[in-house]
Amino acid sequence: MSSYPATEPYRGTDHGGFAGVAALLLGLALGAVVIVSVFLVKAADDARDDAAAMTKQAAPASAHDHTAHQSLPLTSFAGKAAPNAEALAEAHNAYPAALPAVPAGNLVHVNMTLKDMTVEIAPGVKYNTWAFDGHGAPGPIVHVRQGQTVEMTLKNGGSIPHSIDFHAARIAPNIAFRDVAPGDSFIFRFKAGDPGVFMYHCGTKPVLAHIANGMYGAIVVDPAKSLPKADNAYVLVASEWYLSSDGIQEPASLNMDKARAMAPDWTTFNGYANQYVTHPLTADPGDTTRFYVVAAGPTLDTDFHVVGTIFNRAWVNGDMSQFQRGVQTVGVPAGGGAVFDVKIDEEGLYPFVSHAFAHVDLGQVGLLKVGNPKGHMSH
Ligand SMILES: [Cu+2]
Repeated sequence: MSSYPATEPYRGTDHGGFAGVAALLLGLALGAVVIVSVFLVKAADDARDDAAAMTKQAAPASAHDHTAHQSLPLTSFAGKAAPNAEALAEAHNAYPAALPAVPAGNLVHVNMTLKDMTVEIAPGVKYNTWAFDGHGAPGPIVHVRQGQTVEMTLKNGGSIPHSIDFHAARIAPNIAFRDVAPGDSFIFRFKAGDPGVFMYHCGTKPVLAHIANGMYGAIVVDPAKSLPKADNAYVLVASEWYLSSDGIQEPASLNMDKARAMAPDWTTFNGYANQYVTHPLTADPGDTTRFYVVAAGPTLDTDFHVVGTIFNRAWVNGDMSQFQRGVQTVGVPAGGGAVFDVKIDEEGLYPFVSHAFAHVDLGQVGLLKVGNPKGHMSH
């Protein structure tokens, strides 16, 4: 006895025998015909669409559009600087790397306005960024203590939608990191629950272009239980620039092909090639100096190393629960951060670099000047 309807073939095989099996096969066959027909119609549609698209593309490409499918090798403007580069480097206002103080109170208001602005990224080399009003790239350093709440007000003063993604936040990104239209502003809050040094960046698609155009920065979250005392604390944001021209006569813009090929023209700490060679960071002999390093990318890592010393403490990957001792070089992945202490007793000029040395050649190098040493670095 069955309470199921007789039209359900698989339920009736016990009793229905041949009729049930035949109905099942017929059903399957019909189904297959329908599926094949749908597929054929879809395939025909796709073929028509493809043909239309190819016709559309063919016309402009053959007429005058030579840049649409630029092929490698790409022209490199690596290292090209203005003729008076030395004077311009001297005149440049170095990005203030010193870690600012933590604001008082449980709620920290952070305001950022995004703006299309032309900045200098190397001596005499100008670039059209989508960056931060009053800062360029990187954006302002945010410094809070674990447990504080950050209230972020993002104003979009640019010409296209942007957003902000804080790696220090545990929050639904589809809401907090949503696109903000030009002229609009958006406020969201998150609790800084995890200590470390984190990247923030625009997360609007294509993210590669938005980060490459300067939309990134660092947020330092102090652990609730204080770190060992440091005498100086500096924040370094490593990044790459991909240029459409040398940027000397007129500002360069993003070359997306170079960005995809990971072939930067310049790489920098805090947005400007070699700025801390000309304007060194400082320490006194015997000081413990702390570096908070973020690799903003958009794509390349930074292998952080300080020439002439060894890290007394390295909070690798920004894991503030433990540190390594006596480490020479630590990789900071694109999108990651780490914290380093060096205690240097002897007066001198101590270069800090990415020890992936192409970066040094492209501008990702600076000096820690300990005391008042005589002479200059040879490199
Ligand atoms: Cu953006």
